[in-house]
Amino acid sequence: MTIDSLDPEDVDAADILGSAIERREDPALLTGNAEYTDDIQLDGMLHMAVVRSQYGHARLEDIDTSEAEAMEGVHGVYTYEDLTSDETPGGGSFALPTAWLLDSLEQVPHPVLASEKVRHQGDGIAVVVAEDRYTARDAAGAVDVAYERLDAVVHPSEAFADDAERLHDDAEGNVAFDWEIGDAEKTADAFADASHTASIDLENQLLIANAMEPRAAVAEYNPGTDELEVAMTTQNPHVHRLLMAGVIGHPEHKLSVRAPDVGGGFGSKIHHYADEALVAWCSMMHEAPVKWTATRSETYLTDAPGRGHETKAEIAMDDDGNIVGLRVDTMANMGAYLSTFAPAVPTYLYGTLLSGQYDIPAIYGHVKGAFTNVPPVDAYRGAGRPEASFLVERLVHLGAKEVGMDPVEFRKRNFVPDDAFPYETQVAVVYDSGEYGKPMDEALELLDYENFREEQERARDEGTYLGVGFSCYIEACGLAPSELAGQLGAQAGLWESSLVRMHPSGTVTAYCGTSGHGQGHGTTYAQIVANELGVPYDSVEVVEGDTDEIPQGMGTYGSRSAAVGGSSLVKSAQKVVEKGKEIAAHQLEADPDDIEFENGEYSVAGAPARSMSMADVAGAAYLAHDIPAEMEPGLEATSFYDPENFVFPFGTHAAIVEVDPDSGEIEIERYVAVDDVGNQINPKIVEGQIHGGIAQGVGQALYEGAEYDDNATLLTGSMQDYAVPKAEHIPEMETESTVTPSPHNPLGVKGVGEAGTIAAPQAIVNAVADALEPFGVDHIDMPMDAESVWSAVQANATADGGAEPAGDDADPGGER
Ligand code: MCN
Repeated sequence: MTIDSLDPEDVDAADILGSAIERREDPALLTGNAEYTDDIQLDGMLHMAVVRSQYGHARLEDIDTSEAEAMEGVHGVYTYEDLTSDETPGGGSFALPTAWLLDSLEQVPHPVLASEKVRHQGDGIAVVVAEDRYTARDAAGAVDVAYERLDAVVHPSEAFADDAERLHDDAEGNVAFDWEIGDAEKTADAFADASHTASIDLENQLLIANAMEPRAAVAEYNPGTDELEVAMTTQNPHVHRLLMAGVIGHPEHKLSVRAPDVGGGFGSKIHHYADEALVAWCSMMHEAPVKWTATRSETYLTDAPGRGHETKAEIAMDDDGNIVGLRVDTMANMGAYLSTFAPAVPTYLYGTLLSGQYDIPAIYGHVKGAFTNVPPVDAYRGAGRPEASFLVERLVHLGAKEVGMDPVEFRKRNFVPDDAFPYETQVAVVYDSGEYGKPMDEALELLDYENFREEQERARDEGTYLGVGFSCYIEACGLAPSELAGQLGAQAGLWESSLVRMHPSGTVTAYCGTSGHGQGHGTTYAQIVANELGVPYDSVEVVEGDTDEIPQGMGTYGSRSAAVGGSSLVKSAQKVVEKGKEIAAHQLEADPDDIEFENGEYSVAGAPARSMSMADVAGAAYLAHDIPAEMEPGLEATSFYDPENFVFPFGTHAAIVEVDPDSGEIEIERYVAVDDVGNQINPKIVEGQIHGGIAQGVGQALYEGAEYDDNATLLTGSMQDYAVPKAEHIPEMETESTVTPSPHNPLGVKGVGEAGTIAAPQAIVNAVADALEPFGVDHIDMPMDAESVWSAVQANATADGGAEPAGDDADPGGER
């Protein structure tokens, strides 16, 4: 079903929440009126360029900056020595912090510029500040760096090899951490008693985010006030302000961070990178505005990639097809240093979802993080959850096959039952609400599943290989509460803050500490606030992404904005309504307990004619001529909302593919997605988020992957080489939804921003495995390009070299 956008004028005020209002942010974005960081031009602005390591792993023997310094238009060239010298401003740590700790974590230093060693291609070595960006880049090219090359490692399994070159002196064996979840003994017993087991050995490849807008920053230091303003591509300005204050040694209250329009992030703009901090420092150093914008090549070399798992896992079943155990052993690529939230991704965001949608009595997960010579790995859309969901759904596919059951029947047999919620898994989380059969049934109906199976048989007889794959995914978002996050290692609270301000004329500005960058918060937050206050939708303005405007905030990632930011806005708006009630009671000469509030009107119970509108109350609050004694004038409220639990969206995605075993080509014939993200604030935006997410999931399944050679040199460093799917590669998506509200927030919402990306890859891989079942192909690592599919088919080739279906009764007939 495709949802039509609605003009807000055509929607009744009472229906504003839950309606598919058109996105109010689009006109500016589509007509060239957006303001991106690189659009900012300031008088006297200088430009920064970064000298980056050519090599994946090397010792720095010498950095000669003399030629660059002598170039016309160059204002300065700085190395780590310069940053930390007594003669330069700052006094910061000049090292990037890790904001998520684990007991076994080896916290290695991550200097903003390398001083002794470079540990990945693109590692910063020096910065140049010059009149214009071209001079800056030319001068960066003139910095002469002498390297002593060292052996490099790309994959965790290489990093852990006995003879691997060590990246950090303190990280023995290149081990970043060693972490486990669940019950090893109970799971071993479950496997010992099981009637059937199935296993998998897979790689979940490294991906690069490819946000449309590269990272950029403009910093402006005012020597008169000592204030430093940074505009940058960020998903979480307040977090960047806090971290940057420590890195460059500038007080937090004299530092402001603002996100202008941001052209996508997908996680890659959460993390605190060196470059933005260096821009800020250079601005202080030169007492002038300084800009840096990454080239596309720089984003490939330095944006944190995501995923990067090597995993062995197994599933155990009893005779009736009940899953009795699941065991996982993963090596996770952490890259050269620990990025901001990196340790959380392959541990708590991954291990806690290993139960999937299933009631599994024994689970054990073991994860070992590896330092390697790729850029620091961190969250990329889904972050840990796609890896978990992929693994569980691949195992479930294989488990069903092992016990000889239809994959749908097997899943349904093992779903957490509807009456078991809240459901405590064996891996430390409590699912809030769920009805897992509903999206599955809806998907089966859309697919016309029974008929498809018959068609599949007929097609096989004719030598056409169709397959259907399911993905019954679960996701955790709105990580919470802060106390729990702290126990798990977060070095930050995970609340969200907002301010709802009524203006004297009755219009409203809603400020939220999240920082949207494509998700349509301007629209959905206005819907939430208009609904709570009963004011017209168009009278609500939404402000995000600026530490000077919004008291505090944690930002946008982990599909938290609706569940946590939205709930914070509800809380602030309700405080405004409550204060308004006292003003109305005072003016209407009634007891506050007798005042009713509905659709923006305060009225006296039983005497509806005695009423005041929200706008009248706002006017009275600021006029302050006649408000209750002791009451402060004004009508606004701030909240810090700390959720009581995560929210757990879920759904069933299914793909039908045709695979040509001779060429290895895969065609996605149909893609069906039925998602349950709780109550929907705006179904059109939900649909858009699902679409975008699926596109990225299709990218992972079929096209994308960061490839490095043995020296850790990136081979896929441009859009020519890194295959981001184009529109023609994305299937027609048939989307539907079910609604199971979350009991854990006042809106009953669950997150949607990552659902499609989490769900899609395994639907497609399962479908390909289903299509190639006659050839005995159980698994193909992603991206499943034509060569890997063809090779998998050939691996089962018969002695005469021709690939034929395996098994006695699977003769394809026909021609292939
Ligand atoms: N929403 C809704 N009803 C719900 C849930 C959400 O109407 N039940 C709306 C929200 O109000 C919001 C949007 O859907 O307008 C997404 O909400 P949410 O799921 O809370 O996710 P966030 O806003 O926190 O966005 C983060 C999420 C993540 S983690 C990645 S990665 C991602 C994504 O959003 N990156 C994106 N979507 C993206 N979309 C764009 N265009 N660009 C990115 O970089």
